[in-house]
Amino acid sequence: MVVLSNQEFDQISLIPSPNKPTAFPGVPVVDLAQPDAAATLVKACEEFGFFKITNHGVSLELMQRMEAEAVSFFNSPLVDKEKSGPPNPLGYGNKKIGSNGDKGWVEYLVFSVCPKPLSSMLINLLHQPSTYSFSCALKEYLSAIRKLASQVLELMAEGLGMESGEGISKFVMGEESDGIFRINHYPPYPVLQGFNCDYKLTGFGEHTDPQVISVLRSNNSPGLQIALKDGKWVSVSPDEQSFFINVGDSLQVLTNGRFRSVRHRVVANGRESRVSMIYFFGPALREKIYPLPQLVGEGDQSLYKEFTWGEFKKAAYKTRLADNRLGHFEK
Ligand code: GA4
Repeated sequence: MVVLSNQEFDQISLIPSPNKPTAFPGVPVVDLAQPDAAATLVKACEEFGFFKITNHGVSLELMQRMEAEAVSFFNSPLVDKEKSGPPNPLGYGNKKIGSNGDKGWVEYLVFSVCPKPLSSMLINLLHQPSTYSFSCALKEYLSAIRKLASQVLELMAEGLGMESGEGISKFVMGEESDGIFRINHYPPYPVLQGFNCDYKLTGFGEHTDPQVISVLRSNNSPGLQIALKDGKWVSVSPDEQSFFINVGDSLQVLTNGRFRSVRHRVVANGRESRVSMIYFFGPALREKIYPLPQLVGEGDQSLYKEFTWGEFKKAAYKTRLADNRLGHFEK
């Protein structure tokens, strides 16, 4: 692992990265207006655990409004932002990710979003003078993303040949479901003497998401990379008008490994600010997660033990970012 000892960079590891990384042309696109969307989606989840959604019906204006609120929060003085932290695990955080020693060139806000208190509770975290416009944008944005995620999960169930009603959507849309909303800001950083330009600072270290799916939207600044099946890292072209979906560990289990949870990371590009907003969809804490019988192929073995989301989440929060969190739950 290569690290810079400069104090400001706080021992953040470096990632080999050419100055102009070529974007991977193979990111699957699921166009919600196309009749073959369900089949394309299933293929993408099997092959990559990752895809882009177009024709999603969420207005660019709403995405930009939410982003502008986030930028205005991140532009406020550090002492003010720190009033909303430290993240344990919710709140404002800076460089430290989780509580097990991971670090990245990133500052962030993490909120809990169970659908029920999508009201005042959310925003109590934010110690800012003008939380009103932030909270209005947030409520509107979250409800649009929930609608989109329902649509994506219904489509997924259809593509998997599941009966309507036994879908994965209701699993994460219930009143007590455990949603998390995260806004990440990767600031630019100065070019340092002796800094080898073939390396960039880690923004957010490699990991898989523990939840079912994650819905990501970023501005047009690059940095996101995904690992292909063979372990090769490729860069994803940013697209501020689209959403990207990650398959999480829990969906890998529900589909008995048919879908893969995608390993991904963010390389801080140094020149421009990257802002990403991610809604992680998890079920209620007591909900059981196991390979769904209708998704275990005939003659196939179930690959994972049954566990509750609460058990998995607790175990996940004790791990380092890059750890394989499903190892303990394999049969
Ligand atoms: C990864 C996905 C989400 O961002 C997150 C992260 C969480 C955190 O930042 O506190 C974790 C990470 C994430 C997985 C392993 C643990 C917990 C940091 C970490 C080292 C909010 C989540 O749910 O899991």
